[in-house]
Amino acid sequence: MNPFVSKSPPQLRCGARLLDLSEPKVMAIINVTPDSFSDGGVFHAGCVLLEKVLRRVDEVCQQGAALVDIGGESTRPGSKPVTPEEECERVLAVVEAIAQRFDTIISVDTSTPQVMRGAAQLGAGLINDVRALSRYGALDAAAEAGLPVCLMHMQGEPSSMQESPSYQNIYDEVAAFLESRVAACVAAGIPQEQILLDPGFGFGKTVAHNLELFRRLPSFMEMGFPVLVGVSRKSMLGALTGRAVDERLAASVAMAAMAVERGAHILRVHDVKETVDAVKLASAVKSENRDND
Ligand code: PT1
Repeated sequence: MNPFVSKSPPQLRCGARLLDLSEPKVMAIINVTPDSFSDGGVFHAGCVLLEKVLRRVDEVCQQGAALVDIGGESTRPGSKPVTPEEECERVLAVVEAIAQRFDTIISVDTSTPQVMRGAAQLGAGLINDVRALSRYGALDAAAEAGLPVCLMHMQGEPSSMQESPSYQNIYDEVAAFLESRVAACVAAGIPQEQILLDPGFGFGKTVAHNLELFRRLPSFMEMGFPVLVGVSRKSMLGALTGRAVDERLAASVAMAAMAVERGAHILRVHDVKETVDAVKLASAVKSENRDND
């Protein structure tokens, strides 16, 4: 039924570029929220931000990232929503500037139809939506953009999702949700071959929920779509190691390697250089039938 189940290798058409997922790829996190690249109040000065963002994009491309994920809405636990206007203002000029200067695939981390449309016109190659295209107009915007879409599971909304996450059966519920969003995408005219799935680590989940989902990554692979995993520096790693957010490099890299071992196709990470090495190793160990000499 699905091209990824038995056929290989999966390839996504990301606008003008192809993304070959026969080897796992690293997606670099580029936040364009006021707290990330501005040093306080200079965010709206525009060029200050843009210059810093472009320098970071250059760095992660050289470090081996295959995609950059541009996000103008923080979706960390407790974060507040932004208006579509504010999000467009943060994201679109950045997408345009990256598309003009770099040979990389630009993913837009957004739930907002206006951002999806604008970014697609300016050269974005993938839509990454933590709300799985559930906002009014998002399915149509993504279908018209003609780009691959990453559908993620979240329970609740970022502002309150960690208050009391609750499931009867975490894997069954997340898988059923993703299946239902795949069906909605297909009904809206998005080809199955352009869909990726993401269990949504840290989005309305306890540490135990996150661990159970991570153990079940091979089951997600069996759904027949490429799978994206985002655990980089997240609080579950803090809970398991006792380390602050800026000390979670080793934990993040270890999880990336384990995700690849379990079949993940894309790793969404902050620490590109280190993760690229880990992915190469995990991938080499997996591919016993290939020549690694
Ligand atoms: C993700 C993801 C994302 N994560 C996709 N997009 C974030 N597809 C943003 C914490 O517990 O996993 N997949 N876009 C960032 N969100 C979080 C969530 C950041 C939880 C931190 C935490 O610390």
